[in-house]
Amino acid sequence: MIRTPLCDLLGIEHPIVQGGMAWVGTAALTAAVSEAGAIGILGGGNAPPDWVRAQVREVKQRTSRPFGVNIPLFSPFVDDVVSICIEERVRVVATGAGNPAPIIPRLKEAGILVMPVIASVALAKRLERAGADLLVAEGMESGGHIGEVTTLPLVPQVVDAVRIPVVAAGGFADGRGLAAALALGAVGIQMGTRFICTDECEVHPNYKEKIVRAGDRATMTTGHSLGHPVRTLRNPLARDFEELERRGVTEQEIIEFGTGRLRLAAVEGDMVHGSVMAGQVAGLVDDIVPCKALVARIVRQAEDVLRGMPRFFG
Ligand code: TUI
Repeated sequence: MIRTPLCDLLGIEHPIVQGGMAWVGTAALTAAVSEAGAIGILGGGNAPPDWVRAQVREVKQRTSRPFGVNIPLFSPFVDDVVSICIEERVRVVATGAGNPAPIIPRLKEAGILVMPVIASVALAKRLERAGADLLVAEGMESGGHIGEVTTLPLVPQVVDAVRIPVVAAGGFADGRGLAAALALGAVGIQMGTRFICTDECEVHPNYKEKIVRAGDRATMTTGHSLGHPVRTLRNPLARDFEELERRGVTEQEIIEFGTGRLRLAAVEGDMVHGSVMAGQVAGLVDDIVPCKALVARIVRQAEDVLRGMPRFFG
């Protein structure tokens, strides 16, 4: 058993967090990850509050274990989703794609743990001061909306800059990664792409298959001209996006072009016109397995890696 302060803080068995993913991380996946002894995080996305409440209740029906809700800070419903998390007594709220300082006091008053996803040391320090309980330091290897620093240099810099626990994210899919994250001073890992390729994830089967088939250079980033880089699997949409940016069309046109594309990939399974967000680690994901088997396999491999380390001492 690998136990870290993350296990005690969240009340979980294994130091593994499922990254919140809009349209992909629904109640079924969240509950399955929590049942596997890690912690599932419901992807709030831009979804209307009623949908989020129904999903939270569905998770509770499926598991009595701790789980979290992810709130991307560009959602128009941030305050309503915070209220739902408070009313439903969710264990932990993860935030992303922005600075959550304004919502931290309400969550803390309600006794909810606040776990912002950050991509820089500056925001890590600011959010520790604002009362965050733990941080997810996410490198730009990740899928979806990303920062500018890769995981290997980011995680130890954040670990050194704050006193609260730090979870490593971006590029993790197996036990070698978990062992490496612990070596960097993290208390665990967050994985998104790896959890997409599980039996319980309700994303369209085409999405899972595209990740399983992906190689090491399968992803690309777009959205730099908007100041919001996004990593996806390479497909005609991503190339069209790149071309639009090269032509220097207006921000408004790019936003309109991009709207609804994640849903198209995740729900409709459109791998040509949809946005197939995934991390660089897609190349390392080559099977679709139940969450319980996946978590057990990762923990076992990490234990083997760590137990083998003494052989490097003369
Ligand atoms: O949030 C994510 N990843 C996401 S959100 C998302 S939904 C989406 N849908 C359509 C188009 C674009 C996005 C998909 N993937 N990860 C957490 C994360 N947060 N990564 C980086 C950041 C971040 C970046 C800047 C956090 C804070 C930040 O600070 C800016 C500031 O205000 O200081």
